[in-house]
Formats: sequence, C-alpha cells, structure tokens
Amino acid sequence: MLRYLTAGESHGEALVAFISGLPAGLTVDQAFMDRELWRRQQGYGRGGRMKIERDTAHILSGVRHSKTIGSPVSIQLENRDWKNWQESLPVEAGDAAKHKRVASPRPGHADLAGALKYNFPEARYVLERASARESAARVSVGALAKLFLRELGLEVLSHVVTTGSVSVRGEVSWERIRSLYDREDVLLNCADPDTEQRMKEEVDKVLKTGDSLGGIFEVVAHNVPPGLGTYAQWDERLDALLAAAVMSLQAVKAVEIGSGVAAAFSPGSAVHDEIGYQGASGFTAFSRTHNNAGGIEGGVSNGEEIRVRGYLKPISTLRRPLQSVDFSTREPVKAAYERSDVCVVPAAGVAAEAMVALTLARCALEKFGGDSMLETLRNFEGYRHQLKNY
Ligand code: EPS
Repeated sequence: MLRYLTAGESHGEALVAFISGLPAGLTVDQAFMDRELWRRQQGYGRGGRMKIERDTAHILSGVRHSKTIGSPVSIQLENRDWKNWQESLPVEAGDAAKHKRVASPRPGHADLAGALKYNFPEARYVLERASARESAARVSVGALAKLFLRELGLEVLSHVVTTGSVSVRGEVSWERIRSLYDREDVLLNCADPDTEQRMKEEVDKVLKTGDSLGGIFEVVAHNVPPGLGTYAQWDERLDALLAAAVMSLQAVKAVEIGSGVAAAFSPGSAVHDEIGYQGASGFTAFSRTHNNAGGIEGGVSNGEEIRVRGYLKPISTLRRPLQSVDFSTREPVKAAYERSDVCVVPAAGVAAEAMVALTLARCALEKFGGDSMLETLRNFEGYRHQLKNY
C-alpha cells in the first residue's frame, strides 16, 4: 500500500516527507526531483521567500545506488530561512521576548480556527504548519510517484487556466501542456502567450493595490490505462480520491473533474462522450468524441486523459489587510500582515500534479501489485495484453 506523510513548519529547520510502499528497483532520478521542486517555486506573483529558498530533496533512506529498495523513503528539505528564525521559533524553550506573535487572525487563513482548536493564544504555530510551504514536501514524494508512473508510460503535468478574471479559451492539448514543462522562465504557466501576458497584468494590478489573486489550474494525466479505481466502494472511486487529494492542498476551495461544472447546466446529449471503435490506438480500440468526463466514468479511469481542475481562493495574507480582532484585547484591528505571495496558481498546479501522481500511483499499485518493478511491470504488461485482446 502506498502511503505518505509530511512534517515540518514553514520557518522550522526543515520539511520532512516519508513514503512507503514503492516497489524495489525503481530508478530515482535526483535531478528530476529537484527540477520538480524548482517548478513549484516558480511563477509570477511569488513573494520574497522564494528568493531565499532553493529546494532540493535530500534522501535519507530507502534508496541505494539510485534505486528504491522496498524500504520506506524519507526525504529532508532544508528551510534556508531557518537561520533567520532560530531565535524566534526554537525547539527548546528559548527567549519569550524573541517570539514573533501573529496578533490578529487573517480572514481566510487557518489562523483563527487553528488557534481555537489547539488553544493557542495567538496564531504563530497555526500558520507555521498550515502554510503552503508544506506542499514542497509533497512535491518531493510526488516526484517519486511520477518516476514510478513514467515506467508505466503515464505522465502528469499541469497548466494554468485562469488567473483572476483572465482565462485561456478551450481545451489545451497535451502537447501544448508538455511544451510548458521545458520552459526555463515560468511566468504564469499558461499555454497561450497572449493570455499569459494578460494574466501577468492582473497580477500587476493586485501588486499595486495590496490585494491578492486566485485562479484555476488543470492537472492532466496522459496515457492512463482504463481500470484504475472502482465503483465497488465509495472510498475506492478514483474521482473521489483525486478530489480529496487536490482539495487537500492549501487554498484549494473547489475541484472539478473534466467539464463537471458546465455539465450541471447542460443537457445529457451535450455532455456525455459518445463511443466509437476506430481501430487500435492507446490501450484499446474504443474512442470518444470528446472528454467531458475528464477520463473517469463511474469512479474508474476510462482510458482517456484524466483532467482535474483545482480552484484556488486568493491568498489570504493581504498587504492592505481586512478587518479582524486582536487576539489579546478583542478590539477591532486590521489582520496581521507578514511577507507573502500574491498569486500562486502555477505553483499550486505543480503541487497538485504531485497529489494526482501519488493518487494514480496508489491505484496502479493496488491494481497491478508487485514488490519489485520487474513484478509490477510484468503484471502491467499482462493487463495491457488483456485489454488489447478484449
Ligand atoms: C506562505 C507564506 C509565504 C510563502 C509560503 C507560504 O512564506 P513566508 O511567510 O515565509 O514569506 O512564501 O510559501 C512557501 C514558503 C513555499 O515554499 O511555497 C503561507 O502563509 O502559506
């Protein structure tokens, strides 16, 4: 069973990720892992913190001679900013006078709910863990999931559909999304350059006004075999697993599979993807007129590309803060402000790729099993053969 957890505070010494259940014999490409971490740090609208951090995956266990050995893999990601926080966030008691309180909760952030839940007098410890910095740890284990899926021929990438009020039109092909991956300069990770410029202008506007922006990213999984996930139980449905995985990312407030939102407003004849049989291609000879289902029907992958969208709320730390209440005096004050990003849609897309890859890797391992890559790939080939002969 593929399981993973993360630990670490945003301004603590390091983030740690842990993944268990990968078969032995998977080649681990460290440069690929670091490139994934780099991709998550990019995008127009990131704050000063990204100038400090340069994330790299330091593997502590479970990989020897560049291959997994079937043991749990643990990864450490250094927080370079820790050197500026050692005195205010020490593990030991430290000097209370150096503590950096977050005196008034930010609307939209975990500050108030977390402080009430854990009985903290202010929100420092809450934001330390609720912070999207944690998603870097997920990207590190997600990169391993991607390397595993790659052995089966699957790829997972994302692009930005919407930033603020600007959206790219129509379905963006896999080839166009794939071409974004090679870029050395990431602006808003939008496949259409003109739209991307207009997105940048949207970010510039909120930069000037001290506001923040949300948006929509789309994760696409390419070359997915039919048959991952099942309708047999509610908690084994692939769409439910993907929705939870993507929704669990910081600031995601809605998840859509395929054209799920528009489908609710359209008649069935305009929504469902008609079926044809056009000769051998992909895993089977069955074909579809379009992919409104986003590659999943009945909680099972149907052999089309999987398309999952995440809708991000605007960042809740505002330079021009909203109204709040002081934790100590209960008097009305402006919400706390700390250095922050203003738009993170491209970065959230990369984190969501990791979550989608981890979910697909889990479902693939449940279907094909295997304690070594040799065994997993043999089982996968057997299934591929079965599909061809269906
Ligand atoms: C975040 C606030 C900012 C972001 C951070 C998430 O950090 P800081 O408070 O240190 O400026 O940069 O994101 C990351 C550090 C990251 O790696 O993505 C928050 O409050 O969620």
